[in-house]
Amino acid sequence: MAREATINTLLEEERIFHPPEDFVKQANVNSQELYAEAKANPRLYWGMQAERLDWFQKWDKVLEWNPPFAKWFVNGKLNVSYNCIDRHLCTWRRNKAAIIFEGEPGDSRVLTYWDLYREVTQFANVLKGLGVRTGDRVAIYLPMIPELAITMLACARIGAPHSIVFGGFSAEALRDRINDAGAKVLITADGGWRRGKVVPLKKNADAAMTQTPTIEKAIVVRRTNQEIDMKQDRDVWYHELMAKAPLGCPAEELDSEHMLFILYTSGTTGKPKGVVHTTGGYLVGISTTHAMVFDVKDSDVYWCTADIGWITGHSYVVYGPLANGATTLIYEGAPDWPEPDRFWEIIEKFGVTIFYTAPTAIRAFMKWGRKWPSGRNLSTLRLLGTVGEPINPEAWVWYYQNIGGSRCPIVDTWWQTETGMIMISPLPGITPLKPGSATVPLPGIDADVVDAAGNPVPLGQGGFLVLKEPWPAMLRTIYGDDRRYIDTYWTRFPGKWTYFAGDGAKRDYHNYYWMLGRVDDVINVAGHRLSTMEIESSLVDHPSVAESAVIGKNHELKGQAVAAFVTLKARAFSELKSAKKSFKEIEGELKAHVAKKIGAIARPDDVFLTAELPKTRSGKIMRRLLRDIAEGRILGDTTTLADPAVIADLKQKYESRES
Ligand code: 7RM
Repeated sequence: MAREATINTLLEEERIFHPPEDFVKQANVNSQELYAEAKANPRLYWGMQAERLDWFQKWDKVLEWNPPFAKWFVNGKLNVSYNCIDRHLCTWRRNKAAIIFEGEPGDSRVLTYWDLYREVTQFANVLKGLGVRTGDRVAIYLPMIPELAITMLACARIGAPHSIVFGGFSAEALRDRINDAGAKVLITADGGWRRGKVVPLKKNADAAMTQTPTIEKAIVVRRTNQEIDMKQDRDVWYHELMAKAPLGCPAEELDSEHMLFILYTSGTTGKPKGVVHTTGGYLVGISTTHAMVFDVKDSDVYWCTADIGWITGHSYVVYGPLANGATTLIYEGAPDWPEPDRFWEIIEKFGVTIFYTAPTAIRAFMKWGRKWPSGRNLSTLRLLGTVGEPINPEAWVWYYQNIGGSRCPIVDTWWQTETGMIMISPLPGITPLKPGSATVPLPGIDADVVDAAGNPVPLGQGGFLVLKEPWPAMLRTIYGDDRRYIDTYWTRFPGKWTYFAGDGAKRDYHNYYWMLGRVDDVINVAGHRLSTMEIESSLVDHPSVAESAVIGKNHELKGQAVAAFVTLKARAFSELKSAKKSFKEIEGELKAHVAKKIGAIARPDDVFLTAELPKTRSGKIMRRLLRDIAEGRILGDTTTLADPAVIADLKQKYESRES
C-alpha cells in the first residue's frame, strides 16, 4: 500500500443546518463549555462522568496508562447488569418499559425493568447451575429477540465474558470464534425470522459444534418452532431451564478492568480479531455518549436498528440505553418485510422519538422511494442518527427531509468496534451540522489528522485519522494476542503512542472532520491520492444513481485508474430497460458528472452498472473484492460477505461485459 503523506481532497460541501430553537432549549448538553472543561483536564472530566454509574467501590485513580495498555478507574468495583437493571428498580422506572420488542412476524413484547430483572437473574442462575463461573467465556448466537439482551446481561451479572456471534454468520465463522475464545457454553435458538424465512441457527450451531472441544452445553431458545436435533447431554431448552430457575441472583462485584466481552471483527486478512472490552471504562464511555449524543430523556422511545451482534448493538441497543434507564426498541427482522415501510410502521406503532441507523439502509430507503415513509406518521421523531460508513450529503439531506420532516437534527457518529463508544459526532443541541461531516470529536476525545510521519496536516488536507489520548471505552487488547494489538493499532507512527484508526479524514476550515473511507481503499491516480468516498459521493449526487462503489484499478500510465460500480434508482433503471437512454449515454453522463463535481483527475475510466454491490453483513461495501474483479484476480476472502451470490454474479457479468 502506498504511504504518501496525504490524501488529496477535492469535494466541498457548504450547507449548514443549525439545531432548531426548541431542541436547543431542552437539550442534555446545551453549552460549548464542556469541550473546554474536558480539554483542560480529561481525567477529571472522565472521573466526573463516571459518577453517572453506581459503584460498589470507588476507583483510586481514573487512568493508569502504560502505552498502549490502559486501565481505567483503577480498583473500582461495579457490575454492568446492576447498573443496567437493579439501580432502576428503586425508582419509578421499575415499571418503565426497558425493552420493546417487535418480531418480524408481527408479534411484540414489552419488558419492564422489573421483567428484565426477573429474566436476567433467573438466567444468571441457569448459567451458574451449568457450571459457568466468573471469567468463563459464553458464546451467544441468537436472533434479535429479547433473550439476546437477557443472556448478555446475565453473563455480565456473573462476570462471564460473552462473545456474541451475529446470527447471519455461518457455521464455520461461529466455530472459529468459539474456539478462539474457548467458550464453555453456547446459547442459540432453533431459528430466527428473516424475510419470512427461518434462519436455521441451531443447524448451523450443530455443524459448528462438531469441532468445538471446549463447548460443554448448548442452551436453545425456542423461537421459530421448526424441527431441530437436540443432542442428549449437551443440548438443553432455555424455557425448561428457566422454568426451574429461582428469581434473584447477586450481581458480582467486579473489578473495573474485568473483561465484559470479546467481539470479533474481521481483519483485512484471515483470522478475525477478538476485540476485548472491559467493565468500568466501557460503561462510563457508552453511557456518557449515549446520554449526550442521543439527548435521551425518560419520555423517549429510542431505536437503534443495528443487530446486537455488532458493536453498535452492544453499546447502543443494550448497554448504553439500559444504563441510562431508557426505553430501547429491538426489531428482529428485515426493513422491507412484508413491505418496504416496515421501519416506518414500527416508528408509528411505538411512537419512536430517536432513530439511529446506517447510511447503507438510508440509501436503500431512497432507492425504494419516498412513498413508503410518506405513508406513515413519523411526527414523533425528534432526533436521527447514522453510523457505519461515511454518509454522502445527498443521502443525509434525503434522510433529513423525508424521515426527519426537516425538523430533527442528525447525529453522524464516527466510531469503531475498537473504540467501543462514539468518538466524533455532533452534540445535537449545540453543533451546527454539515451534511456528510461527523463534525468534531466529543468532549474528552483527542483526535487528529496526520501525515505518514505522524505530523498534523493543515486544515483542508486529507490524512490519517488518529487518536492521541486513551479513552475509557477503548479496546484493551486482541484476545490472547497482545502482539497483534500493538502491531495493528499502535506502531504506525513510530516513537509516538498514537492510535491509528485505519481511516482517512480531512478537516475543513471550521475544524470539522470529513471521513474519507478506509485508507486501504485510497486510489492513487498519477500521484494524486483520491478518496473513494468523495468520488462515490459525487456519483450518488447524480439523479440516476442509488449507490456506488469506487476502486482504483491498475493502469499502465497513471498507476491506478478510477473504476466505478454503480446501482441505479428505479426510474433510471426503467429508462435503460425501455431503451429511452442507452448504457453509453448514462455512462457518459456519470463520467462528466464526476469530472464536474470533483475535477478531471477523478473522472472514472470505467463505469459498470450492476444490480447490487458486495457488502459485509453489517452493510459496509467490500471494495477489495471489486478490485479483485476489476483486475481479473481470483476473489480473496469472501466469508464476511452478506450474500456471496452477489459477487459471483458481478464477477461473471463484469468479465463478459462488452466494452
Ligand atoms: C460503529 C462501527 C468501523 C469503521 C470505521 C469507519 C466506518 C463508522 C462512520 C464511519 C464514516 C461514520 N464499527 N465508520 N462510522 N465512517 N462516518 N459516521 O461501524 O468496527 O464495524 O466499523 O466504520 O471506516 O473505521 S465497525
